[in-house]
Amino acid sequence: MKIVIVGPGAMGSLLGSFFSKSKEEVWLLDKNNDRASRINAGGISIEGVSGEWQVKARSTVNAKEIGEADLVIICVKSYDTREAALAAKPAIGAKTRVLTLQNGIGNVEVISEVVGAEKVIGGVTNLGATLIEPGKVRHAGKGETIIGRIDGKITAELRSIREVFIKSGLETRISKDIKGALWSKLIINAGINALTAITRLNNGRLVEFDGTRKILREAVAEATKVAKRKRIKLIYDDPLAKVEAVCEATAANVSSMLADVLRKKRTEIDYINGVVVRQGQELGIPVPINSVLVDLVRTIEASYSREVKR
Ligand code: KPL
Repeated sequence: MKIVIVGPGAMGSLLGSFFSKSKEEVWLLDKNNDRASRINAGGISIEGVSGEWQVKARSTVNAKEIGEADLVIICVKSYDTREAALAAKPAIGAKTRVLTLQNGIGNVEVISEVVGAEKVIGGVTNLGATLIEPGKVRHAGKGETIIGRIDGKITAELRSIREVFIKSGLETRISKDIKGALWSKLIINAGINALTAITRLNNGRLVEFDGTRKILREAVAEATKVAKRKRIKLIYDDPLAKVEAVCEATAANVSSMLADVLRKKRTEIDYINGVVVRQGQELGIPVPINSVLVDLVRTIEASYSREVKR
């Protein structure tokens, strides 16, 4: 299968490496020329739970070089989704499918606007990946990937994508209710990401302190209320128990939002807790804790240059 990964960050590079190792034709589509050249020259090195290994990689900033792909996987930050889908367009033909494996809610809709809903597949992954430097990734955790179409149809293309993931060593299943899976992941991210970014703690620490435990509980309860009112069917029964279990299972992780804050980068707050706030307000559901989390993370983002230095 000819696979284009848009966004060679931690997750994009990890996925590309697994597909390359399994002899799929992999292209990385980047917007950064230097990084693309570096990856072309040095390949991608992986360390962590799958051991230490390396693959060669083909990276470009120009999708016209690639030709028509079978699968495009969007792995960029949610605020870059439209730009990523537009950049990949020259590689998207009538038979190409475009899969999003990003955090947050709203990516399926944005990609659908650019390439047409018929081509889009939603997805969530519990794989853990941390970028050490461009082309160097720590595979921090194994985990299931769930893919599915918004219309719930299980098509031949969807099945062959799942087969390629499984053949490459990535545990994957198809869901007829990908919206439920996306909201289930959103609730986990809403409970963990902003709190870790504000406190600068690893995921596991959030359940060790009374203060963070209490805020996590409230943030999850609000997000769950919004999901329930929207009649979203979550893939777990007890959201709080699930989020706390993810904290324990990923205890040593630096969440993606904390990683952004540590690098003084824009975060995905608007696509995570921001979604809970906007949809809660539309539905008349009080969301004070998520609002405070959004305001604090936005303040952190806006004030990187004004931090007090000791
Ligand atoms: O998805 C994650 C993230 O960091 O974005 C979690 C599940 C919180 C793991 O770190």
